[in-house]
Amino acid sequence: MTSDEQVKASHRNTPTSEEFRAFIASGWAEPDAAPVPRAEVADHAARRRAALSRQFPGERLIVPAGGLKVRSNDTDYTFRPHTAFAYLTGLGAHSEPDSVLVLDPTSDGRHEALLFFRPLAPRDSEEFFADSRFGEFWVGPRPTVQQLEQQLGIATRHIDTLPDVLAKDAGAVAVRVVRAADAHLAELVDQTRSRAQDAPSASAQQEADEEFARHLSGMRIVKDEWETGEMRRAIEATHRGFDAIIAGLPEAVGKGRGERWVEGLFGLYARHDGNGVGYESICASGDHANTIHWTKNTGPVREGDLILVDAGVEVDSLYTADITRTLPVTGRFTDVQRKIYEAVLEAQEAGLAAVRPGNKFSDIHAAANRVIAERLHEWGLLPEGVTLEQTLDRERGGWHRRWMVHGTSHHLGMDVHDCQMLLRQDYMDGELKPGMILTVEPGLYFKADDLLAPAEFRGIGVRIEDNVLVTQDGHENLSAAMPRTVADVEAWFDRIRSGADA
Ligand SMILES: [Mn+2]
Repeated sequence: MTSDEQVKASHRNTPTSEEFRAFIASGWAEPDAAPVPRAEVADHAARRRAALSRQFPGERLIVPAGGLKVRSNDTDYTFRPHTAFAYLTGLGAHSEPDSVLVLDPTSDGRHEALLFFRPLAPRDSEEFFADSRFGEFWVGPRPTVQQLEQQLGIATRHIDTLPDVLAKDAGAVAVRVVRAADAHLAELVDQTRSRAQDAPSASAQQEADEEFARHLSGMRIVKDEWETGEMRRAIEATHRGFDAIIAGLPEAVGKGRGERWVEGLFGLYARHDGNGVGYESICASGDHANTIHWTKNTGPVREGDLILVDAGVEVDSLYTADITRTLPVTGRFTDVQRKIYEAVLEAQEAGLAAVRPGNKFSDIHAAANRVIAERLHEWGLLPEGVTLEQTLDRERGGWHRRWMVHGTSHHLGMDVHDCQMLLRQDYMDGELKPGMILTVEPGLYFKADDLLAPAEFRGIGVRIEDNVLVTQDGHENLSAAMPRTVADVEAWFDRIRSGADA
């Protein structure tokens, strides 16, 4: 219904006779009628929908999965549902494009959840054999309405009946839609809303939608035990991907364009173990590490370089890890690499120590940043006469930020930058609570052409990033099993290269 239009080639229109249609529809075994077991996540998703329902009584809430985006002509990008849809249905990577979750208000002040999707077409349909985008012959089977209902415990309807529900008592019921998930559907909702008597202004409606999106984004900020379990699985898979990178570095050096080799190795593990990468992997060797989001990965990996790898596996439920390790390609740090690496590690330790309930989110950055500023001051890199306190002054200082321009932390979950829509008061200035999961990832970046950096620092960039759960009395580093200290990283290389970990 709302996927992009594809450009179909007219030269592929094959006429089909009645005889052929009857023939291709016949001679197939009866489909498996066994009931589908209820998914483990179904109860969690029901609880999430109930929490959402309480916040918006009497309103119709529309949460689209989003549609397919055309890559070129009649081929699409890999589909990923909008996170709000995946969170509220529990469908994750198995969501179907163009699905829509509607929370329809009921007379008792609650909501009935209705899931609209395109069910498996019967075998006497043209779709079955002729539709290269949705047909079973082309992309495989989808569940039936009954199967999806059994799996999720949500009343499920054919996608074709969605417009009726959207138009139902227009005007009498306030409607909100997740605009970013599906622009076509948002437009349809806008038209329906504007036709209603005494309709609020378009801007008032869009503001209501924005508040809805913000709520959906923020309601995921505290993770329950099931979600934390998914995060642990994502991190374990990411660890295995990094093991494979270490084992593969000699080959990456030898083949040339080694950053791509490293990206491919991690991607192999991500696709094999999980749904894929949670974001484009950053595989940045040598001076490329000083480009914070280096995802081109076109460069060589050289003996003697550090390679910064920032990558995470996303599991089928769509929870993703986000880990950075900066690794010496040979397995041994040089003295100057070690000096910079240990400053970043010390900053990370300070950031980690600030992760505890009652602290503000921004306290993590403040703690890590102070160590970064201290080292740069001590090394004589700040302008002549600038004191530590002056550079740390938020309004008038900031010289140290030349060598670390990014923040230290972000929330992490189904979106790599999770809960992104929250306002400053609830994010940066928000209090840390048990169950939150976030990153701690300071860095130091000395570009090859940075004339203010000591010559021996130039071309070295370091970031260390872990994924941390806020607990009742502090934190748990969920990625603690991945070595971080200089000695532990070097031992990691020794272990893998001696075959002990392979
Ligand atoms: Mn990150």
